[in-house]
Amino acid sequence: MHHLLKRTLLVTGATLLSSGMAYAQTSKPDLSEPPEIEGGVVGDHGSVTLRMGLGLAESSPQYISSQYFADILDQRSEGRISVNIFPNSQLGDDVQMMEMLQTGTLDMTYPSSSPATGYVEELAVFDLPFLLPTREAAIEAMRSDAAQEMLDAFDGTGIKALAFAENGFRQLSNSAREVSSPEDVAGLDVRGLSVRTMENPVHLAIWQALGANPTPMAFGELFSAMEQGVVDGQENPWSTILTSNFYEVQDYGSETRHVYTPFIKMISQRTWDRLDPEYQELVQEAALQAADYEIQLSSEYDDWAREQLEERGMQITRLNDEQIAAFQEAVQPVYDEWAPRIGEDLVAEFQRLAESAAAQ
Ligand code: KDG
Repeated sequence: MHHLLKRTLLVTGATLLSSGMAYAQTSKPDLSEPPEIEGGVVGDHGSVTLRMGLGLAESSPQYISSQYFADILDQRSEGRISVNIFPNSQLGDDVQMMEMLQTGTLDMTYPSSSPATGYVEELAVFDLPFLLPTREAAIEAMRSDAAQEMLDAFDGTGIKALAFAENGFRQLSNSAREVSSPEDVAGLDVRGLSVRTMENPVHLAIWQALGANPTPMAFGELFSAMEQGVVDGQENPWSTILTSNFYEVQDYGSETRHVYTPFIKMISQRTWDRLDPEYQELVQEAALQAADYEIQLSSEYDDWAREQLEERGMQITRLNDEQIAAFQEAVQPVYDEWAPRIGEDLVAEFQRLAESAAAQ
């Protein structure tokens, strides 16, 4: 039995610990066990060690599902393929790690799609605000032919993109004030919030449209930037705000759900080309299986993480439909500027996918 099946996930403070580490009491969230590993053992094509760099912490769905990915490879290669995972941006941020994949100095990484728009512009469709309003819509989009074409379009960049997974619905947090309207972001009598964004022009445009003072910054620098007051706030899924301990330096959260960001599982093209075709097939299959598991984990984490944040003293403002509509209206200029650049057909296709998910 591989270690994930044996694992009991326990929570202490903000830290979700796995077996082999110190343990404490609470047993939430009830995370799904990873699916049984199916499929036969592949042939012996030598030993391979893959180094994988992640931005997020050990307690994140990103890390937990990466361990599952490692377990699949380990089991189906009888230990010949191993994956060493380096979390917490210790090898670099998303942009740096993608560059390391290109040069072959890192084998795998798992960034948000947003900083990857430098490689494949169409990915920016995922950054359009409020385009994918539900997880069902997002899954429909991530599993669409259009999304597969985006993965295929990495061909020639030095990066092979294997699968979409979930980063999640992004929520605003800040240390200055309660936010329930674009006016609160812009601050009519006071200055607009300074908000860290991912390194992505659509995100910059969103926060400009809302009257904030946006600052693109690598994820690894974010905690200390907030701690030192270099920025007032940031936006990320509740799970990240919890597992990266942002609540320690952010008193206010607002459930804006303004963008759904996917993750993309990536491998260096150089590493890929060195793998035997049977190993390649296994890596591709494992990436898809781990992506499905990660989406499942993320959905389980979302509401639970919000509750945990409230328990830790963060003031979280839920927004009603009218309040969300005010944000939607304020970011309309982002569509005017970006939909023609991303491609009106692609935007329309994503709108259609979202509608078809809603109709199911
Ligand atoms: O590994 C992924 C993280 O580095 C990053 O993508 C998280 O959403 C994120 C952010 O805000 O940078």
